[in-house]
Amino acid sequence: SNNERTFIAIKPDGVQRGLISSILGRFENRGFKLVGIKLCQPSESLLRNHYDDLQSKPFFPSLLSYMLSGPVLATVWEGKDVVKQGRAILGATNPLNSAPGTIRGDFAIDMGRNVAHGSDSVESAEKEINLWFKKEELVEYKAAMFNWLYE
Ligand code: DAT
Ligand code: MG
Repeated sequence: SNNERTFIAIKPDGVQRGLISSILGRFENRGFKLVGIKLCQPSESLLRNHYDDLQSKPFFPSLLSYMLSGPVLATVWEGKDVVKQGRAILGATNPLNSAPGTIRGDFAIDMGRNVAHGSDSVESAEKEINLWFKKEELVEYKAAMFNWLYE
């Protein structure tokens, strides 16, 4: 379907390094539709919920303090296979394995400073979008370029 959605966040390092436009530009250029965007300072409880599956990992405390260290740009993108495509645009979790041309492969060195987040499945995208956004913060509209992007 053409209205799959994913949650993409620019982490505090990405915001502080001035990478917002470079990162969002890749999703815009690919043709995905922006349906939600806000700069926020997520609470510890939101982040614990967001990274629920990682709470028992040894790196969790440093992940939490990294994510609390500054503003996060939360975004929602819509389009065909956008969850998988978003992960491909981001690159591997560890920048050592992220191919050049991906966001992490172009802008990151350390796993603990990997500049952006993307949902890893349609189910987690739904959970994350509901966690970070209220329904009324998401905007529904027909993208003018729709028929130039989809057959
Ligand atoms: P991703 O962000 O690619 O979805 P993840 O959900 O497994 O990766 O982990 C969330 C973040 O936690 C990841 O972006 C960086 C950090 N992280 C993951 N595995 C790690 C590890 N083994 N050591 C240190 N940090 C790690
Ligand atoms: Mg993940």
